[in-house]
Amino acid sequence: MEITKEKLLGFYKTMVTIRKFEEKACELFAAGKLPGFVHLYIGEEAVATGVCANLTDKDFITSTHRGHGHLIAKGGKLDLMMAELFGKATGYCKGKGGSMHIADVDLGILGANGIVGAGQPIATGAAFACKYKKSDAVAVCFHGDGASNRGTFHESLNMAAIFKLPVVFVCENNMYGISISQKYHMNVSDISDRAAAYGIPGVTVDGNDVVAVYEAAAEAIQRARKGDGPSLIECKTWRQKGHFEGDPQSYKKPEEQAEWLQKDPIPRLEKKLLELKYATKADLDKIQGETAQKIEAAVKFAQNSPDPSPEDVLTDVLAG
Ligand SMILES: Cc1ncc(C[n+]2csc(CCOP(=O)(O)OP(=O)(O)O)c2C)c(N)n1
Repeated sequence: MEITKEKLLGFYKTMVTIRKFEEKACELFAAGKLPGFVHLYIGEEAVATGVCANLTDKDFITSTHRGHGHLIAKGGKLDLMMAELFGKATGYCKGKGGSMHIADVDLGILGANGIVGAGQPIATGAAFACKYKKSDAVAVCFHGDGASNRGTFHESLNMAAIFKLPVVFVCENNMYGISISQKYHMNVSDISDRAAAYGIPGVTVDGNDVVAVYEAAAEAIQRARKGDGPSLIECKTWRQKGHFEGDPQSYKKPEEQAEWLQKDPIPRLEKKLLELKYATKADLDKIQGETAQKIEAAVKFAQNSPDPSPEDVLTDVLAG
């Protein structure tokens, strides 16, 4: 598959936007400016970027508690996202959702979700709707290694397989579920092996190589669009930060962290862009600078936005 200069530079811009958004969220959270919890995606940018580069606004994604990267890669608006992190009335959920519950249905973003494994049945349902309406749209479910131990994963893969639904399950195997290593929480080393149990294709790719992710996702998404049913893609990657902001990460071995930092997806892509002469160092610096300005503008928008009014506390909420 030919990966053009424009495409590679597009990947770079998206990955840098995710990284800078996350670094800013980290800084703001540490300064006590963001209420609630923040789970960062730093190190995993190539997954959301490579997958979403194959999607349009009419396709759907479901996300996780670590969702900022998925939202940005699918076109989520930085100012509305940042305002939501600040709990402001201008945020995506009018400040009621916070980091873990951002959605933009017009862009096919069916929501970040604090319940592990909750996105799988939602994506399966969205794919069912696509098939029922005879549209060629697809649904992509981002989920973690931990989430692939949940019943929702197995139910969803089974149902998607028997109904040949246009859904792609993207497992972001960042090697840990909170503090528990994948080696301890499951008996298979490649999560993609689980696809065989449902009679669907399963593939493992280097999740820190945006081109490898893009190509694997292109194949699975095309297959889904053609009516050939679901696939499982496992992207092996690494969460550079703690499970949540404030996690001391004492469970991670320093040598493991050092080894994975060498495989950081952003410097890897920079190296490729420079080697191919698709960009100069100055071009990359310019992208970094412009992105930083966009993030600053989003922060300003959020900081200058009003807080939700007390009388709105019961609007847009459902009670069971
Ligand atoms: C149903 C459910 N069980 C437990 C939790 C607590 N919990 C939050 S995140 C998490 C680990 C998720 O790991 P993984 O799916 O690998 O995603 P990652 O954090 O690595 O991105 C757990 C157990 C939860 N939120 N929901």
